[in-house]
Amino acid sequence: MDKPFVFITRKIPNELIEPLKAVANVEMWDKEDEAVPHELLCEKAKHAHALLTMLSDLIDGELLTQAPHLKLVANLAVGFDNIDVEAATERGIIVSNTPDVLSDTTADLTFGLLMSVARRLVEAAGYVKENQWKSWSPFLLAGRDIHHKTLGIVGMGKIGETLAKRATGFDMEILYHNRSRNLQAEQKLDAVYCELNELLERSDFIVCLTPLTDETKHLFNAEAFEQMKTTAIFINASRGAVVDEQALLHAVQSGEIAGAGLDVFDQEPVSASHPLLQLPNVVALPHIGSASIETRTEMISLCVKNIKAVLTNESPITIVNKEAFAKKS
Ligand code: 8YV
Repeated sequence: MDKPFVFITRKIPNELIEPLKAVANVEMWDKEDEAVPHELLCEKAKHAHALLTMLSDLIDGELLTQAPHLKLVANLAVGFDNIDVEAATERGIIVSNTPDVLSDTTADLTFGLLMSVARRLVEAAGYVKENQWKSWSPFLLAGRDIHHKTLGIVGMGKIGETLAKRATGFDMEILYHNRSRNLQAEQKLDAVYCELNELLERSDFIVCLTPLTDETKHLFNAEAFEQMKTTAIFINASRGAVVDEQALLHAVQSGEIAGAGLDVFDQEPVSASHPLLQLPNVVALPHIGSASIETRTEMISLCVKNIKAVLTNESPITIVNKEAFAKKS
């Protein structure tokens, strides 16, 4: 009998997919930095038993209904807003993600982004490299303190908790808002639950880590920015669409808030001509929250283990839709 077919939507190092080759015929899109066109992905899905996908791949109902052999979509991300999970579940297709392994790395980057905006690190580095440093003055590139300030985390999951842990080292007061209370964060990190309005009003740094859902789309809108302090710094390391970018632009431009750090955008890749990118108090990154060599390697290994498990009728390690797995077994 032919081995099952696995399609991988980005070029990843061969040695990482080696364990799959014993159980499957593996084909990989050969471009490292370019997404597979949707039509081609649909074509591949028609024959595939498993897909290893990236956030930029749209796994919609149309693709899933034309994939009669498909058992698993293994997404290389903790988020899965690129996948129609409901349609997958209906068809008994398992969706897996990569939680936990990326929490530390993403929290590190998020705290770094916060620090870059507060202490004006990107501006200051440019100042030196562009040979503008001619003299010294007491308030030259003076930023804002981080220590002993109030951090408001919106979305207190694993990454939020890990970020809060870093913040305790800076003697920060930690507020959080979440769909449900996170007692672990309250007990271990002294994080205080509050309603969103209160968090927005009291925080010096507001960090968005909440997943993108119908409920969180444009959660950070004009009204939300109006409630923040004029000295507040807003950081987004979850999904661009959780923020109304026009409202954020207005808030930063008008001085309603002091600055922003963005690892994610509504449209990715974001264009260099995006108005937010023209502002000196906005630091923009190309969605690199989990991008360390160690973590990306672990994320890929986890996807490979999940695929191998499903193809050999075992339980995957990280399932998004347990109902689909129950249907299969
Ligand atoms: C992705 C992310 O892993 O995990 C997520 O949800 O946003 C990132 O860490 C990255 O964009 C690759 O898909």
